[in-house]
Amino acid sequence: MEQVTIKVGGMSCQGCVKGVTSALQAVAGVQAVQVDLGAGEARVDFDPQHTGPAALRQAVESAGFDAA
Ligand SMILES: [Cu+2]
Repeated sequence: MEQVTIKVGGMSCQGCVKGVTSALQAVAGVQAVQVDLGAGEARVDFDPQHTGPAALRQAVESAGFDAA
């Protein structure tokens, strides 16, 4: 298992947190997601055999947020 912290831009409320969380949880290989609204970050535990930071950022962007 690996962990990555993604900077997420554009979150303004708990609804955004839910959107980012579910977008990340929908990615195959993701084990755990913790989104911090104040810090503007998402911490993701994932199986590197199935996904990686680029795909996770892509999922965040597909949900309508900025990822870095
Ligand atoms: Cu919101």
